[in-house]
Amino acid sequence: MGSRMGLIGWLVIVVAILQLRGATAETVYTVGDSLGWAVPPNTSYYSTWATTNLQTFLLGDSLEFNWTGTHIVAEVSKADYDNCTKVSSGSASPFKFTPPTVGSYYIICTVDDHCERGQKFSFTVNGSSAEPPTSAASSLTLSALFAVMSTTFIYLFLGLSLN
Ligand SMILES: [Cu+2]
Repeated sequence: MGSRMGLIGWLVIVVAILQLRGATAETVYTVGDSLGWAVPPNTSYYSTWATTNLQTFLLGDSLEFNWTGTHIVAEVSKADYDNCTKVSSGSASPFKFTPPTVGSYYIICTVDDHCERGQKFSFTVNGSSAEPPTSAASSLTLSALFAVMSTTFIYLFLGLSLN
């Protein structure tokens, strides 16, 4: 009987760990969807895309830029974003960008007049369930509590049904 109890306990712990991992999954957003990173058909294309798709961008999530031809991904200040400043920068497709901190980010292409034609967008990174560490700790605590309560319930249930 003891070995069966041990097995159930282990199963509950494994389930709790899987739940914890699921809660901290990271998302990779493909910029521009099927258009990729290109000169858009209208100047509001990428700002609309960002507003629609990046509302819940969390720390740990990433942007993936895919393109053909000549483009650049440059992360710039708000002033450079507004003015389409040609900062020196470079990258090759595909390019993955993972924002290092929470806050606002401004992305432009610095090739020719691409930025002026709408190849630019801004977005905000919010805190994730894994950051700050206190959040992860409380998530772990909840999972541990769940494991203990489930195990206790199973022990009580089996104990009662045996009597
Ligand atoms: Cu470009």
